[in-house]
Amino acid sequence: MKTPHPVGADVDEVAIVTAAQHVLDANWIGSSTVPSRSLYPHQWSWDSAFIAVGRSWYDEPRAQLELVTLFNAQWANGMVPHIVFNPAVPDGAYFPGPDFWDAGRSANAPRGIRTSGITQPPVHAAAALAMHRHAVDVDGSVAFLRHLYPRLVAQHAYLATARDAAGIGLPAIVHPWESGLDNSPLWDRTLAGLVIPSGALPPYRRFDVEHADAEDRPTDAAYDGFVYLACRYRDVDYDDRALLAATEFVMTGPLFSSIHLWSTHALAEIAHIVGADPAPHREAAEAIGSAIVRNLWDERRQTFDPLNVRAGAREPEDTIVSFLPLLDPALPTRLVDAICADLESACFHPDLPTHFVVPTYSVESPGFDRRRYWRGPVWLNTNWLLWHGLRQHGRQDLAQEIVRSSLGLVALSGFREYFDPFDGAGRGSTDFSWSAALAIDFVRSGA
Ligand code: 9WN
Repeated sequence: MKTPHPVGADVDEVAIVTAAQHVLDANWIGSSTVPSRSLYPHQWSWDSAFIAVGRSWYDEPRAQLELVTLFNAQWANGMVPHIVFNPAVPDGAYFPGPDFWDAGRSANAPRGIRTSGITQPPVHAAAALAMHRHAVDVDGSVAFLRHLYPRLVAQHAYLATARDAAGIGLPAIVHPWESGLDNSPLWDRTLAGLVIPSGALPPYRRFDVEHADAEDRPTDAAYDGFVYLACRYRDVDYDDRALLAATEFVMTGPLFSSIHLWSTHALAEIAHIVGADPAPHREAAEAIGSAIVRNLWDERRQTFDPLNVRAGAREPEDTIVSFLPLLDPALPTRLVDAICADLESACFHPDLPTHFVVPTYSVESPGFDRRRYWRGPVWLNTNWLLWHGLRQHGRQDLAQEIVRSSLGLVALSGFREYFDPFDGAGRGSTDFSWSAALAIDFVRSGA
């Protein structure tokens, strides 16, 4: 390993947990938690999964309610929407709001609850299982899993069928926002290739740059692409039968697919706990694992890359998503070793006296940006996922370093949305819920 960073060895874990609980409680809005009171005033799908894991260490009922609320907004076709809008917040407080998404144009959208029309990485089954593993009220937790299980099955079935546009055994995403890593350089080529006809974009106003520094956020050009792609999918009424024609953006990535796989394993364990048959989930997990290697592993580059499903070609870029197949417990040792070598290289492990892991984009890449959203900064959720992946492959050394960095960052800069990998400066939103929740999980798991 390279030079260890100096911050993190002596953080006050008790103080971190107390402050983190305070953030989560301040962001609780009655039956769910907002990622941030200012920047993200609604419920977000994968945020809720991370938040529920952290909160479950001290408030199991609210943690469970978080996921129950999210799945109450699940669409009839099984899709779990990426945003569930809070009716108490005026439409103008976040763009794009419920009127833009106009989810009701799909017969699958729930009635009486307003949502976006796209999804996010399906980390929920893995989160629910993690919550169950440390539950104090075990009966309450089993009842919660019983409630959630059929909904999780429907979520997974939707991804495995409606979203497998190319029949490759992996779900495709139709928008960068579905990836969870919205502004990652992974999507630059496709966004740059978009031809947006004049008049195709509705007039819109960005609210994000009013709540966060514009230098930390996506550019206006990227935002135009995001809005255009959302319009394309919306304008076919979110009909996945026309997926390949519905939007120029149809991608299958290692992060989304590996989370899908990890949650499918969790689903098998949940099935066992609630008395259902785990076998189909185990078979599905095995098939997804093989499909990830078959479709996303590049033998020449010795790395996993996203697949542009429309173009039928992989899109290489040195980003953190390439490491997420570590979430597959059956990943062959040769591939685990290749990932760990990359993780330990100067690209993701700057050889500087002070540094924090894991940057979301190779620091040696010309497009690396130490402050802009998903183009370099460290995020606690990708760290948390990698920590799980590394531990299950026995790489405690790297896993521990991730924990030290993560807790060092929040000790230094508070529960910011993301962090500069060199000096640890906080970026994006303040009092960001998943940073607080996952810090609790790192500490309480005895990491
Ligand atoms: C768009 C809420 C969400 C996260 C995403 C993150 C960011 C939204 C935005 O915030 O996305 O969904 O407005 O930029 O990229 O991962 O779920 O925290």
